[in-house]
Order: sequence, then C-alpha cells, then structure tokens
Amino acid sequence: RTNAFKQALAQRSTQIGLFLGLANAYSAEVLAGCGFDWLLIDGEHGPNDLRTILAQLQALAPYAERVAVRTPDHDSARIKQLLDVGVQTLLVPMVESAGQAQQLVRAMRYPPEGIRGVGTAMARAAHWNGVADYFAQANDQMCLLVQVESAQALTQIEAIAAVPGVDGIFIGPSDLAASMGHLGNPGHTDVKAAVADGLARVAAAGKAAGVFSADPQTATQYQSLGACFLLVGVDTLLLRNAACQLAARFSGQ
Ligand code: 3PY
Repeated sequence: RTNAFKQALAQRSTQIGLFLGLANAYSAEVLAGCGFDWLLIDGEHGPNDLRTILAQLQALAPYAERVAVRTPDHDSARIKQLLDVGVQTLLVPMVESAGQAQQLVRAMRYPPEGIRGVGTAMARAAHWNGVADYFAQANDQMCLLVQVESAQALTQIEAIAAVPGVDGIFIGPSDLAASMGHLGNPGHTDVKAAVADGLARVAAAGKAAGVFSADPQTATQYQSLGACFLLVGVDTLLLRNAACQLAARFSGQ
C-alpha cells in the first residue's frame, strides 16, 4: 500500500514520533492513539528480534500511526526479512558514506534496481500492503532513512543526501556526542551546534531532516532549525519516569 510516511516526508509535513524500545506488542498498542504521527520500533538498542517486531506490526496495524523499524545494522539478509514481514520504512544506524547508503537502497529493492530476494513466504508483506500487485509496487513504496551520527559521517551529508532512494537523513545526537568526545552529553553546546549544522545541510541538500531529543525544548529548537521528522521520547523512559515520580510523591509517608 501507499507509504503515507514516505509521502509525508516528501511534502516535509512534520512527523512527531516516539521510540518503542520495550519490544512488546501490548505496550506498543497501548501507545497507539496517543497522538504521535509515527512510532519507531527500535531493533538497534531495544531487545527486539524479527518475531517481536512482527508482533508489534500486527498490534499496530489497525491504528493510524505510521510505523518504522530501526535495524541493528546494514545486513541485507535482515533487511529482506523485515521487508517480507511488511515493513516499508527503515531507519538504519551508523551510515558513514554514500556507498553505504547506496547498498542500503539496493537491499530494499527488487531487481533490477536492487538485490532484494523474492520470497515465497512473504505473504504478510502482500497482505499488509493490501495489494495484489505487491511486486510491482514494492520498490516505489520503500522509505529509507539513514542515521548520520559521527563527526566523520557529518562531513559526508551532501554525498549521502545525493543518493537516489535516500528519503531522509536522521542525525543521532547521542552517538554524535560520543564521537565528538562528549559521551553521554548530547546537550553539549558543540554537539547541539553540530546537530543544527547537520539539519540545515540535510535540508539544503533537498532531503528530509530528522533528529531525536527526549528534551521537548531541544526537540522544538531542532524543529525550528529544519527537522521535519522527530523522535521526541522513548517508551522505556516515559514509563520509568512516570513510575518514579508517582513513587516519590508517596515516599517517606
Ligand atoms: C542517537 O542519538 O545517537 C540516536 O541514535 C538516537 O537514539
């Protein structure tokens, strides 16, 4: 089916999203309907595997939120499995060069444009996408978002953005901070300046710019600097913080 998230990014319509790191279909469904535009199932840092991702896709299918999956790596076999269970939008971490981005584009597309294998066990993708001619339409509906998250990768933004098939570039402040010598401090002035510069350059290069910040003020700042797809929170942190705050209100009584 038409990839509404890809369309929204092409129009630079702001998409506010939430990380799903709990790796659980029930909690994913609990968070559907909150008002986020998109939900990102985190296969990089969340304890997810293909089956937990599939279960979350199934749980979220009836809801309006657009769903994306972050891969743990660039492996084309893993990407093939994700696409075969119906994923249309991938966020891929640690992309350092145009060459890596090109390989990812190819991993997401059937020949002749790419190298995606044709699975007979991909009934779910066809069903999920609700079309009889899935093979004919699949390539055009793939949405690739690559993460630029090192000082070295930042120098490659224009080259990465120029790769056909890259829909957006997402700056990862935490890893960028680490690569700049500020591990654990994505709010460092130098890191924020590098993120701002990156976002502006992605936008100037004609691609959708994305970023993460769990601090609403910083996220709003990044939005005003040109980020159009944002992750503004993480389910694990929301749960933990709310629970800790509640407990603290009653502690010592
Ligand atoms: C980063 O900030 O480095 C990310 O990858 C977002 O979680």
